[in-house]
Amino acid sequence: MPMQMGFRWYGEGNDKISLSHIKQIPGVTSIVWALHNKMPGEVWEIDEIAEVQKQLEPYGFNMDVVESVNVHDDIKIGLSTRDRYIENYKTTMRNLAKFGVKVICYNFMPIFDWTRSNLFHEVGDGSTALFYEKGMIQDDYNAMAQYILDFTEKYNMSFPGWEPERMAKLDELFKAYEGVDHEKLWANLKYFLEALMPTCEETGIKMAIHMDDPPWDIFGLPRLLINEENIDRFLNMVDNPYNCLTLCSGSLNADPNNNVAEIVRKHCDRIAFAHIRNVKHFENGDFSEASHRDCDGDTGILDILKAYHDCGYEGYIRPDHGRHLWNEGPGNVRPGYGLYDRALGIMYMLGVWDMLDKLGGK
Ligand SMILES: [Mn+2]
Repeated sequence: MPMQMGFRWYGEGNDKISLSHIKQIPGVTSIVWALHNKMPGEVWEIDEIAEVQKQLEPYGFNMDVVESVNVHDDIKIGLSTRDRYIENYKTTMRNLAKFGVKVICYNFMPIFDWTRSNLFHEVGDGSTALFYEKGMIQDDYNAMAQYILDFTEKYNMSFPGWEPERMAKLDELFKAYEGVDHEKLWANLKYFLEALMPTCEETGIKMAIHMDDPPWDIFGLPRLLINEENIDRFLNMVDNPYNCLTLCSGSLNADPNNNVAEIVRKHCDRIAFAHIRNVKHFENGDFSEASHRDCDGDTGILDILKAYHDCGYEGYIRPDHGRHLWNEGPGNVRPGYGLYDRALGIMYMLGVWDMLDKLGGK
């Protein structure tokens, strides 16, 4: 079985891209989906999941990969209420398993999900891309949150991990995380995963943690999935084949010291889901997202794809963020999740993969 190509879709009425358009991209078999109206900690009910299945079925897409079932803050903080939310998580897993879900992508970043300072930075060829200006993301978390919230409000769009309900309580959240240092966060992650492993074994679902984006502490909050050493620690900490990675090349390579291809070769059997994205670095630590073509960024897309191919990767893969092209812009596209550049990215990846197959005689 070859690797399986996916495309992230935000759901009917929540994504301007239609399933019929996605169907026209060669090679896509999986829709990477989620119930985006759910708050972290809520149970995903069977009838709600069935609704999505009904939408995907006519197109022949499977719903094998969910991104994301978000983890409640109480679990990350390690409050006594976490057990209740872990039970909810298990119920969600059992409900998802009834629909054939194989992989849950999640993250364990405190308070903030992915973080950027500009969602529509001019790349220079007329397209725009997500951009991270290091100098802008320093101390003032409220200013950063406000930038994202203004955007979501103006364009009536909410981002997973940036729910306005949570962002409204930022000061409170920061207070709750006081005392949660790296070691506490590691311990809380271990507690969460050890509690879930029996449910993984029962349902066959792999838990695939997404890399932290960007891969360093921000606003004094600890981040764990940031480099090879910590990935080793994570996999050893709960050494179970169901404890897996969503290896996001763009997230990891925002730190140019991370050699993603090397991590692929080392941990191929524990990667359940691959995100492929290219990043261009600037000397001052800023970075811009770039097209998937190897030479357009510094991430080493060809080396990474070769590493997956060499190890016989049979998991799920998707283009991660793309640039915004051909009149995609604020108001008509989800930042990073337009149609065109991700479709181009898929064709690039499939082109490389097909050629590797041919050269390898497969
Ligand atoms: Mn990613």
